[in-house]
Amino acid sequence: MKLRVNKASPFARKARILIREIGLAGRLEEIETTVSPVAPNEDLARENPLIKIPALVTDNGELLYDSAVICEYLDTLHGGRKIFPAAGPLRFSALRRQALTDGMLDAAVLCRYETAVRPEALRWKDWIEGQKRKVFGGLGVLEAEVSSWSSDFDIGHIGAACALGYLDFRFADWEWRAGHPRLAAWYQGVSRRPSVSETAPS
Ligand SMILES: N[C@@H](CCC(=O)N[C@@H](CS)C(=O)NCC(=O)O)C(=O)O
Repeated sequence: MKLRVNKASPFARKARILIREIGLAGRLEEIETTVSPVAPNEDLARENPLIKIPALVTDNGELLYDSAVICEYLDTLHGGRKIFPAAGPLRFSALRRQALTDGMLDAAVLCRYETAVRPEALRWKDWIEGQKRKVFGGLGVLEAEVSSWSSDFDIGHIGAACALGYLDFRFADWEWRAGHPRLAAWYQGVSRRPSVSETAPS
């Protein structure tokens, strides 16, 4: 299998963490891939028409995207503890948390493109503030529920670790820890997991 990633991408990091959690690292090759919304990568476009990472080519040659689908597929390939709970309330709270943290990341990545890619004269402060509001809305929900999280590390928790890591990486000046002490403590703990520390963004 071939997984297109890059070390700065929080969405690719979801898959990279999961792969390490389930012991699948030996079965796939991580291919460092450059992406930009204004300079389409044609190799990647042949594997994912949305031209985004992560993108997976399976052993059968099937093309899979996006991160949620790739992660769920990879989780079917091993017999150990599942990262996607099989059924019931645990499954839906994990999936809901994955949706929340993916949405936070979508908003944060758009802010990143707005400040790093869009020419300064075309930037729109209100639009950035609108995206930032979504990120902080998500942080508020995570802070309110983190005390009730189990010690299992499911796909929702992986999403949360990737979102918080991305905020530290690209938006340290947003100071997300202020007002979110329980989430900050949780993140400090999960950052010690090898899967998380080995995939820290760079
Ligand atoms: N919904 C997608 C989002 C993936 C995504 O936005 N990836 C970014 C890198 S972090 C990307 O490839 N951006 C390139 C672009 O927007 O053209 C997923 O969950 O995989």
